[in-house]
Parts: sequence; C-alpha cells; structure tokens
Amino acid sequence: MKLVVAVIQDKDSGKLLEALVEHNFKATKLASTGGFLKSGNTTVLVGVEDDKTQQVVSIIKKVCKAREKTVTTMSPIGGAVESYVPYPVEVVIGGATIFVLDVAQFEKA
Ligand code: 2BA
Repeated sequence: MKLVVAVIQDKDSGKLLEALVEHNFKATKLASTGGFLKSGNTTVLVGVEDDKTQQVVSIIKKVCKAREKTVTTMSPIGGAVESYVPYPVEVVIGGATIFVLDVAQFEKA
C-alpha cells in the first residue's frame, strides 16, 4: 500500500476530491500553509493499493493546475536597510507537489 501526499492549491481541492471519490478512492483533505508564501494551501492524503498509485497521481496532475501569483516582498532602497519598498514578484505555484510513501501498516479500528 502507498500513501499519496499532495500539496495543492485551495482552488483545486473541491474538484480533486470529487474526482477521487468518483473513481472510488478514499481521501482526506488537510488545511496547510506553504513555507515560502506563508499562505494557505491544501494537503490531500490518499491511501491506495500499489497498482492504483499511478491512477491517483494522474488524476491529481489532470485536475490541479499551475498558476502565477503576484507576491509583494519588501526590497531595500539604495542599500539602506531602514528604507524598504513593496516590490511585486511573480511566483509560479505548481499544480501539485506529490509525494508517494510506502505504508508499513494500515489498520482501521
Ligand atoms: P510555498 O512554500 O508557499 O511555495 C509556493 C511557491 O513559491 C512554490 O511553488 C515555488 O514556486 C515558490 N518557492 C518556494 N520556495 C521558494 C524559494 N526558496 N525561492 C523561490 N521561490 C520559491 P511549488 O514549488 O509548486 O510549491 C507549492 C507548495 O507545495 C509550497 O508552498 C509548499 O507548501 C509545498 N511544497 C513544495 N515543495 C515541497 C517540499 N519539498 N516539501 C514539502 N512541501 C513542499
């Protein structure tokens, strides 16, 4: 058995859960926060039999789209550390960051 952990954008979470359930996969959605942007994203956990892993990965790739996001960062003027101006930067956020882990044990009580 594998555990697929996918970090996706909030906007795609509803569609992804629908698609997974439609294909009879069980999934859990967790609210998460990206370390770089420090804004909300979604982590989806899917426990799946080994031979179905690629199907789950394909569904995630199909549903979750990469998007550009403008992030406002602070930039120092003329090297003076005290004077910062807001500076917009375009960041491409991937459709999904996917990890596939081996499951040592799976039980339901
Ligand atoms: P964040 O950490 O908020 O990162 C959002 C996007 O910012 C990233 O998109 C990437 O395009 C950019 N970014 C991240 N770190 C950067 C850096 N040090 N310098 C410049 N740009 C940077 P993605 O790579 O598609 O990642 C989307 C989200 O997936 C991440 O949100 C994070 O929550 C998660 N993630 C990505 N790689 C991960 C990893 N190796 N381990 C755990 N979580 C990861």
